[in-house]
Amino acid sequence: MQGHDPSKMDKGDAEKDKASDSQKMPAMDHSKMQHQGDGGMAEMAHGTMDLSTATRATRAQKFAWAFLSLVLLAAGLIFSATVVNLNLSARDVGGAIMPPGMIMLRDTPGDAMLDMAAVDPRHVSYTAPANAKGDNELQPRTENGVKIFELTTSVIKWNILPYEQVMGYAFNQQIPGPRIRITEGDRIRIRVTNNLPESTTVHWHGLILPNAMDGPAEITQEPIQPGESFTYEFVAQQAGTFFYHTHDHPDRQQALGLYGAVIIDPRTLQAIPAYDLEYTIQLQEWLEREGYTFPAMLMEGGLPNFFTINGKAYPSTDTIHMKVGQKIRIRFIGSNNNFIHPMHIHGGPFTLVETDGNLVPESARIQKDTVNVGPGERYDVIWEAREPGKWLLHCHIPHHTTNNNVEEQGAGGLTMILNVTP
Ligand SMILES: [Cu+2]
Repeated sequence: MQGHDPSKMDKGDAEKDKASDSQKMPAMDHSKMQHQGDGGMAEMAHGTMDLSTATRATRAQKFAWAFLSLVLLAAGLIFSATVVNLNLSARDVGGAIMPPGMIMLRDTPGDAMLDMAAVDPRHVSYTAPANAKGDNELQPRTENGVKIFELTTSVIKWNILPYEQVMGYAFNQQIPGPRIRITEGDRIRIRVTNNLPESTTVHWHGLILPNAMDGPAEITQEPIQPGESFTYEFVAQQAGTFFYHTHDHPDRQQALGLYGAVIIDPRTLQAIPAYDLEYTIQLQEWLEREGYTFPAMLMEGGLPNFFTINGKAYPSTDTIHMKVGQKIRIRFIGSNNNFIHPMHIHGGPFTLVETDGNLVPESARIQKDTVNVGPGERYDVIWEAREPGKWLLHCHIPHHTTNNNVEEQGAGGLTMILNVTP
């Protein structure tokens, strides 16, 4: 109500408005006005306004109005409750920025929203140089024959393309996390310090180890709270291609970058075809919109628009240089969280030599040119450079070879080039 209504004034207001009132009504006695009731209103200097009819409302009429107001208020609340979730408060989801297109109904819990919410830019503690690469080999220190590694999680800004920066969860400020390369039989100790805004753990995917070292949060260990550390220790009993990743809300944390390779070299020579080079490929999907990074997932609103090999989208992915006749061992790691990628190499078939860290017996070594790398899987293949030229290695779901649905320099996303010279 814009107009001045003296009947609604409390004492404080009466004091405040005294100056303006006294200009309009110099002779008016405010203390009287408070007690005069409506009868006095008619005498006030409000021109021709006559409020006297308001005084004639019966008790029943007043009750009817009050009752109607209450019914309308209740109806408004009930209607709102059928459309939106009135159980959520700022304490549950305060500050969360949701992906455009996420379906949020009245049965969507606050935890679901936090799980899919954007990385909070206020939590970024490091910006990696635009040309920084992930998967750098982590150097251990050795104490009493134990190889000791340090892993630290934090929120970083990371370039997947020169012009495209994401906010990710990272081990040791890189995506993928650093490579742990050890030898079969090594005893290793890995101290994990958590600098994320939420708890985390680390799972050693595919490894034979004591259950307490396996990593699933709330199942084999208490989650590592922000600012805290946990030490894993075990003996590498296998050889092959493995990886580590978060096992606390992995649908959010792994989708934001918390994974890295574990390569275990055999103690003795393996019965594996010879090769000249090797390259490890870790896959990931990203959802980046309007400067916010959301964990990509198979949920409405969570579908990815960028795709990376070792933290970079083509054309920023590595190019592998080879000579005709050379052979390369490619270790595909299914660090991708939600999506299957049929990884294909042009220029002739490859031989499948290891699956999920297990050597394929010679009699079972099939040749293929495309292998479905599902979440958690590993495939080691050996490809021979038969002809000179630029041979593509890429996912065969064409959307996954675009950057936000755009092709650049012939491709995008999960694409790299094997450049073979004579
Ligand atoms: Cu794909």
